Amino acid sequence: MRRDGNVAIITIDNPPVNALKHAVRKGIQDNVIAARDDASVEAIVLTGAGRTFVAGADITEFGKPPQSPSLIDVIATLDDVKKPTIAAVHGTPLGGGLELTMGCHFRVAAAGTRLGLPEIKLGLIPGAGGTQRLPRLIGIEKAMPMILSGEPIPAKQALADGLIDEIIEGDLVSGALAFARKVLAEKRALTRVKDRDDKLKDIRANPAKFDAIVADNSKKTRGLHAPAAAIEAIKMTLDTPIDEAQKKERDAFMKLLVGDQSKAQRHIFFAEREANKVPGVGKDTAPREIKRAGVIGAGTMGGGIAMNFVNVGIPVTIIETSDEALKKGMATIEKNYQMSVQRGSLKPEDLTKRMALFTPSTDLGALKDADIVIEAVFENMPVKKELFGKLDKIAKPGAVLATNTSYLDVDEIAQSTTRVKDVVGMHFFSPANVMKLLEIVRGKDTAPDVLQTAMTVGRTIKKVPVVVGVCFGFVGNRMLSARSIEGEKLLLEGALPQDVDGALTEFGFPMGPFAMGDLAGLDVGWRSRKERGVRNEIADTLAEAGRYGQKTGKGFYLYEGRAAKPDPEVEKLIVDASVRMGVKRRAVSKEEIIERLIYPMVNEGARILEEGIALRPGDIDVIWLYGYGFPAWRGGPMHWADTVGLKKIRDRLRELAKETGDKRHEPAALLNKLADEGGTFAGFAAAKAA
Ligand code: 3H9
Repeated sequence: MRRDGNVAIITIDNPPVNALKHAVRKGIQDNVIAARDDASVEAIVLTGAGRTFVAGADITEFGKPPQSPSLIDVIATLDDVKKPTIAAVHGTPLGGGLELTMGCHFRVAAAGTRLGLPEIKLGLIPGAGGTQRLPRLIGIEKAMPMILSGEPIPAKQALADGLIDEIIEGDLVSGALAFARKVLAEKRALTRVKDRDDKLKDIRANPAKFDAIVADNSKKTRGLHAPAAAIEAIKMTLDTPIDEAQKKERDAFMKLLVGDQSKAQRHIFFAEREANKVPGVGKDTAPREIKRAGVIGAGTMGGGIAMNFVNVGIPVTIIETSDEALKKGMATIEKNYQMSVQRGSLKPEDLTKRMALFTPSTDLGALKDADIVIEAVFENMPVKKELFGKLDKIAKPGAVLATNTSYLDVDEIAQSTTRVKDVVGMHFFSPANVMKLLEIVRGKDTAPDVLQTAMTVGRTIKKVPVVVGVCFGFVGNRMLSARSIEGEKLLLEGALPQDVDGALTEFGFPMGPFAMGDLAGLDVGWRSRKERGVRNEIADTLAEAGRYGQKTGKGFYLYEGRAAKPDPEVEKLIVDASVRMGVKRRAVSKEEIIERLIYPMVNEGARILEEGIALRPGDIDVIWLYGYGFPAWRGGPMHWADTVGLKKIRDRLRELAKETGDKRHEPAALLNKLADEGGTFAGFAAAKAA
């Protein structure tokens, strides 16, 4: 705390994000009391040092015994100060950080500040009055989407909504001091946020409006506990005195905190950040500068990859083999942007700007100025090797040469160049302009700064990069393949596509494997299997009948637009296949479907860890969340396995191996070891990190 004349300035300084750990809470409390009791202090400014005001409660303290003062105590102390209290915020005042500001009479923010209550993303609700004070400040209509989405709002919107009182251009603390003096000079009324109810009157008089707001905002909350708790808490602003409501809010918060969903979501929060830490690639490994990118292939994949760069203002040279293919690719890209304009997410003038950043060409030589080239041609080793050989002669020295292969050996591809150190895998997921996951494949010779560049580029283009090693299918697709094999077997044994997909959507996936196959196109897997001499009896029979999925209106399902309907023809085809393959059909339960689909994935994940293909179980979880829609509230396959119990999973896999004679079900050595020890993948990760 320091003084500027009659104003006390309390600065919270706990890098990196000023999280409210115990010492911070106590520091705020003690200093607020000192300023409150000091007669020469006429106003108090509360601000944060470093890159941001308080970004929330300290998540690492969750689950440990609570220590007083709690954040609620601190806010209660602020609430009772009879001189103006002003929160002066910048960066990302989030969660408990925003709740703290709402204990002040006034809030001012630096331009560029983003304010929010992101607790829902951690499977929680605000636990220090946020569900009670935010609606009092901005009304339920605006507060509900903020709390249910967890998305922060920019300062300008916060000002318009009444969450803050002023935006400060220039030095924040000077601006806050000027604001404090203005408040004192004008003798402004000091209304506590908890005592305000002007923004609640309307809905209190028409409670039916509340249900309408709920209906508008709770579309994506299937299976989740926190959104329902948040809605219930917000509803208390209508009829429950705030002190009582805060107690109930706190109880609901604590209940969620010890629940499996929040544990899983917190695991993901830390796993995502952990995934950025790669051995041999330190903070001192500078990434190479990327000013221009090149993408080879203007098909669905190449086009999507190129859009990512253009979306963040990086010009892209995009290569195709013929003018016709190039034109078609560019037209698809333009159509995608036009759709964004129609949806209102892109300004028409930005469409023109973005299209101007593409340099389409049929000449590989046009890549000579690219700082990074990403190859996205079809999956064929000789083709890729020839291409990298040519690229070696064209690309400028120091350019990063990346392959978007989803299965092939990155080291073998690298060998066709004279610069193996510059070669890396960058495996995007379809649709590449939408899906967040980016597997960065580290070849045996990939230079640390090339890996760093790939990761930095990944973050720049708003992906979640995860480093993996070289093996067939890397992490995501290798595990997916274990699931696909079982899916096909379940159909032969007695389940129908809708049974399998239904069990998985109930589990929390946005769609099941067969609906996903229809979306991606059944011809894709069929072609790739033919190349490898593998056959999936049912999927391939469908593809041979021209049923490629959504694009042909028929696949595992019948389509009317995007709506899928079970198809009796498919059922017959499946039953015939069972007969042909000599498999006696039987009833398959939902529980069995989950075990059969996900346990083998966990087993494969354990092998992947043994082989060092993934660095940590958390990396696998992040991959499955962002690449395949594994429900965040289950924490990814490896975290989920820990919650099921590794012994249970191992024992069931053993049974399966015996029943089916399928060696793939033999438990991985790591799984066996952990199951015998009563261990977990989390424990394995912690031991490895130590
Ligand atoms: C809450 O507030 C509950 C209350 O309602 C009720 C209480 C009673 N705690 O993301 P970054 C670490 S719930 C502890 O890489 P960025 C993070 O792990 C909380 N640590 O930086 C990382 O560590 P490391 C509500 C935290 O600039 C480092 O800080 N708040 C916390 O890309 C840098 O983080 C939230 O959910 C934390 N709260 O993004 C906000 N936050 O370097 C969560 C960060 O060792 N945080 N760390 O890997 C975020 O969204 C982002 O971190 C933020 C910065 C936007 C702030």
